[in-house]
Amino acid sequence: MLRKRLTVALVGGVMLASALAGCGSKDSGGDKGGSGSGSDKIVMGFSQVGAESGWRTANTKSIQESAKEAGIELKFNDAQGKQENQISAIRSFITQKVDVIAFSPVVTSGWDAVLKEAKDAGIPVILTDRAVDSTDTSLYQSFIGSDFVEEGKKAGQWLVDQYKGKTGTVNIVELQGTTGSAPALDRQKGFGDVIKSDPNLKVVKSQTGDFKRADGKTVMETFLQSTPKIDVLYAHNDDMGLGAIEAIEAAGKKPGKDIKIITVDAVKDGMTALADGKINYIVECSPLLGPQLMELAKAVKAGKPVEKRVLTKEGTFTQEQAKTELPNRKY
Ligand code: GZL
Repeated sequence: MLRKRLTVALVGGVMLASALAGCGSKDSGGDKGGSGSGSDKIVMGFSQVGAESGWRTANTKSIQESAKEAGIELKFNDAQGKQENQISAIRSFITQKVDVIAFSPVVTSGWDAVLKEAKDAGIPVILTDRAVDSTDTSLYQSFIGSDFVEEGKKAGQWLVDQYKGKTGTVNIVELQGTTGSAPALDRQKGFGDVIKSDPNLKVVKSQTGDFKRADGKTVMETFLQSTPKIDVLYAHNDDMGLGAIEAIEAAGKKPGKDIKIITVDAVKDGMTALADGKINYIVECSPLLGPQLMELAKAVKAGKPVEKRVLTKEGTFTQEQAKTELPNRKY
């Protein structure tokens, strides 16, 4: 399947003009600028998950560069993978009276209280990259990011197609992303739902590698020691897959041949391993969310209705496609 161009498909959602009124109006006092400066410049507080992977590095770059291009003042915080740091950062942004808060929630739950504080302060919130499990969707104006269940399904479907018509049990080991994060939960769900169609495909081991290369390597070492026959590795991101490749080669096996490998992201290092035959298939997950985030922030600040869900569409890559695509990769 040809790689689909990355496009932002605005998925139908609820128009949110009325929700802005529900935020308690920060502008009721005629206050123009977020920092109370009275200027028209938008001030955005952004809480980033951390710097755990190549994807995250590219995502941070996209946010920072896009803010500059959009003339938006960015207050950026790196939470180092800790939810408590993100909650503190959001509270600090509220105190600073920023115009808009955006963040990528490291895990799905535990956000309602701080999001309510932002709403009561009249500061709109935009979710990027990862979702929250809040049932009160008035707590945020929009969520821009990938469909992680769909990414897991694409990974599973490739595997089902590879083994169609073959006999014998296929032992799969899985490196999960950060425990409790939307991409880890959803990529596991999508993959599992699809491979159910072939009873020979069995996930025999599944453990978190926290989206980190080093952790992917150490967990794969334990899989290799405890599992006599591993046919396939499904890693929730390239970085863990690349760490696992080091462990597989140290064990004297050929990644991509003795053990087929499927990963998600399609960052340059992953695409290089794919082109070199060490990974067999990559499902793309774009980190380039900055431009759309800044457009959303401007619309929200102007009180314009925005889509509740902005979906980034992505493609997939085989080894052959990686060879031609690699020179075009921006990250
Ligand atoms: C997905 C993003 C994930 C990436 C990982 O949108 O949240 O986090 O797949 C990153 O590489 O660490």
